[in-house]
Amino acid sequence: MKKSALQLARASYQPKLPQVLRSAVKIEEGALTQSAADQEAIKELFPNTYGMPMLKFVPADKVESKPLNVGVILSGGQAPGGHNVISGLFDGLKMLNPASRLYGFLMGPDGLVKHNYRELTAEVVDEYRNTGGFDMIGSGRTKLETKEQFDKGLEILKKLEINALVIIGGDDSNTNACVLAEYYASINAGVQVIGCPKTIDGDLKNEMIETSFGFDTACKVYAEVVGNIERDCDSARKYYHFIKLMGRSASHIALEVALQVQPNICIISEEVEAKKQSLDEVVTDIANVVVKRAENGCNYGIVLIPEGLIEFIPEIKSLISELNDFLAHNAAEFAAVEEANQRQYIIDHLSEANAKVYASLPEGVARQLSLDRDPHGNVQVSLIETEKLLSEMVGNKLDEWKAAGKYNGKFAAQHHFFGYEGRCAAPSNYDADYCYSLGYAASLLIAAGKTGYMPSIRHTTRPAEEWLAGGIPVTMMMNMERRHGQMKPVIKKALVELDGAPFKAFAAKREAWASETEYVFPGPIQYYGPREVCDQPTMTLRYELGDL
Ligand code: FBP
Repeated sequence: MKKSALQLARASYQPKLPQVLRSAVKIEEGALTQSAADQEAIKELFPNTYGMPMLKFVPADKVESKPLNVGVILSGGQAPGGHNVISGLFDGLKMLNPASRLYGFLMGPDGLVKHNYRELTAEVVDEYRNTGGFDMIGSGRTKLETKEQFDKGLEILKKLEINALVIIGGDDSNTNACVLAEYYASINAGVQVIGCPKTIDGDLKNEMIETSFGFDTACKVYAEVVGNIERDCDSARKYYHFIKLMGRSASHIALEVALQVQPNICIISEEVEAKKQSLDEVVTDIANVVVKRAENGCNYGIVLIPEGLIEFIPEIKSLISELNDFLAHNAAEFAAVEEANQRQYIIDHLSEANAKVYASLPEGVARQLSLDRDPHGNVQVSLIETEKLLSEMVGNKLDEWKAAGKYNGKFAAQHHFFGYEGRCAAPSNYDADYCYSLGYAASLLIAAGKTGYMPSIRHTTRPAEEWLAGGIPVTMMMNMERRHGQMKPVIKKALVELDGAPFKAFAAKREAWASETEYVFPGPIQYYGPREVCDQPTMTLRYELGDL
């Protein structure tokens, strides 16, 4: 396959490991752990893997291991650095014993259940070092959660004489990895399970897991393009750009990009929810900024919108929930209504409050809400074009204000949605190093016979040599949550904290960014050059670790 000049150069980049992992290590056990909440319930569900100690790698004289056979799975959405987790794991296993072997299960957890795999030899792994994407073995969203799946998986793990399985995924996949670890321990299957924190969304983090991999690179890609749009915007001075950014429920990506590019407006879903804002209030806030800027002669600007916003607006949540129920029970009758009358039909059948909200929505969005449903009959919220919804409603409000003599500017909008553009970028140096270290640490946890753990690499805003490495029990991150009507043990999702340093830093500046034009242009990810240009972690992390 033809390779670009950067690909060729990047193939020989040697990711930086923490100093402690550059020679032989042993494990030092720390304090015993507890789950994040609901300790009794979680302890009962995980009798074999609950309460295990934190682990820290410390220097040792030498390290020896029998040959290890290990399987690896990439689960869920792509995130830059996945291939480096695998190459770190591969190099760690070969360092431990050159006769060790690594197998990749294909297209996500499905590969384990359906016994689709390939051996990852040096030749395969070398092709993918420091590259973006998950194409080495593919990924998928099958959930590993039933005993039948676990038993089916065990058949192939036994056949390949696999000692340990590494599951690289987000909060759900790591929750399931932990359930699998517990199950295999309970039946003495002889297979360890290790998780690994992946997701561009940045919502899998806690005291011991500083960040999920991929967040750094994806945010840098989005910040580059948003910065470019800012410059275009400031050159033409005729458009408002409404930019939606991926990230599922959490607004970490939008917040990080905002910190990097200083837009005029960035909405944070968690704040909208905390303030119980209505859609009209969100729209009014944006329109007020447009009016203020127009008074200063600026009929242009940048508005960032997190992907999950709509779910955080209480009145929309309530509308969606009633719509889901109503359409599930009246599907046939609704389908028989002529298209032109469907909107009115819904308005006539909803409760008064929800009918009012539905009627206030622009035609296109109202249609999306009544049509696009997933196989469970729910609205596919991520498909709703929030950027268009907001700009249209802001436009309508400004028209009203103009008629009332309250506004005298011009308003023209452009729309963008950035998500897939960043998920497979070549990992930044930060992600390349962090991921390689995670994979390498995973191999050491396996050699130490650990199960139900995740590698933990910390102090990552410092130079890589100073990073700390260890392991954290996955049960430590769990609490009980209602899922599909039942209480389940799950890893607690990290949303943006309104009393956290990154949000506070943003909140302190946003008024100035709204009325002035203080855009910052981060430019493309740099892989070579001075450290402050190439190895800089996200601002979120630097604020969180007290570095800024
Ligand atoms: P993960 O949680 O699996 O890492 O997914 C990240 C993500 O990119 C979200 O930001 C986005 O909402 C979703 O995946 C899109 O899913 P899909 O790839 O199935 O379109």
